[in-house]
Amino acid sequence: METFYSEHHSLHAPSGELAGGVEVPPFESPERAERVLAAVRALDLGAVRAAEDFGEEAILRVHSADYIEFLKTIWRDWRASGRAGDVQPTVWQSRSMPGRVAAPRDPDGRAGYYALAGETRIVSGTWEAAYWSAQAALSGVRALGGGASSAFGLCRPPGHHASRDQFGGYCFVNNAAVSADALRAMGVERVAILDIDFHHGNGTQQIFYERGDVYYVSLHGDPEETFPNFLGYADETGRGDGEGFNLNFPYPSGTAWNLWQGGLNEACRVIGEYGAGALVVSLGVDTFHNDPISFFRLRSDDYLEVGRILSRLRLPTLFLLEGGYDLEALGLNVGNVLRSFEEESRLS
Ligand code: Q9C
Ligand code: ZN
Repeated sequence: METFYSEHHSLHAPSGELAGGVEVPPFESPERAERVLAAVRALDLGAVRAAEDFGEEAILRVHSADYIEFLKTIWRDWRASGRAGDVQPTVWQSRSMPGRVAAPRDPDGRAGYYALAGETRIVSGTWEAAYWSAQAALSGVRALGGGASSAFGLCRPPGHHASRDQFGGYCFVNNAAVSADALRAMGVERVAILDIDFHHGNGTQQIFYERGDVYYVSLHGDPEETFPNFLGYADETGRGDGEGFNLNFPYPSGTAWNLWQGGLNEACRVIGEYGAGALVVSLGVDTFHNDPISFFRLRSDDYLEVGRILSRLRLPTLFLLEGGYDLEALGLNVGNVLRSFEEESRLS
């Protein structure tokens, strides 16, 4: 399995994050990608290639042009207005102020209009990092198009919380959505996205909610108890053409392998029945028992079984890195999924 990576990820490195009412070092850090890269290299999984540049076209098929323009310009405008730090949203178009349908001129208003949460900051290099993260994913799509049975997009920043026109949850460009849509454009009739990150991929769900050609399936912490709180409930099953093509498995605090694997197997059964021609896996390993911001209890060996189960779908599979914040175990856990997927694919 080839890995696609861009060193430009390091251009996104905010100095802090608001958590629990205090400023803490960001959980989503450049060291994450370095750890995963080191693990992939040590495993001899396959070549590590620099992401190719496919331009903005695929990004603009799932994100609005005004949102992308915002990502490109907000940091400069923020500083030019005399603000001292990085872009930090503080005001939202909340339930009590529903009228406005365009971004206000004021940088605080613009930031809030395009934000879905307040923990995520934009720095001078954020757009470039997010752009190249998507290019790493698209490089994986290209590999599948060329006949590879699997590929790994070592994406950073992650993507699954980014909606059509909002950033948050450490995400700016939705790499899984961009990839699934690119696979459709390449002629794959039905694409499945399996999201096994600890958090619900609200952005991916939103982007495909009314589409039947991309089936979004997610296992995650119950949004009653964790981020993103306002989406990811079991009764969200799709709308219009998308009715029946969105499936959520929310699980409570303390969920370990035994319970979680039931959802994974059910998700795979559903994806098989759907008749998907390709699979995109939003691969977060913040389901790990020692993750600092999550509440599942998977162990490192469980990720070997995840790889095995996914390989039995026998689909062209694109793995994309999402979350996972225990730096010590991150490389091992991601590597375990990928290497057991490869091993099982070769055996059967
Ligand atoms: N005090 C991904 O895993 N809330 N994003 C953090 C920490 C936001 C996670 C709360 C979590 C976003 C890609
Ligand atoms: Zn996550």
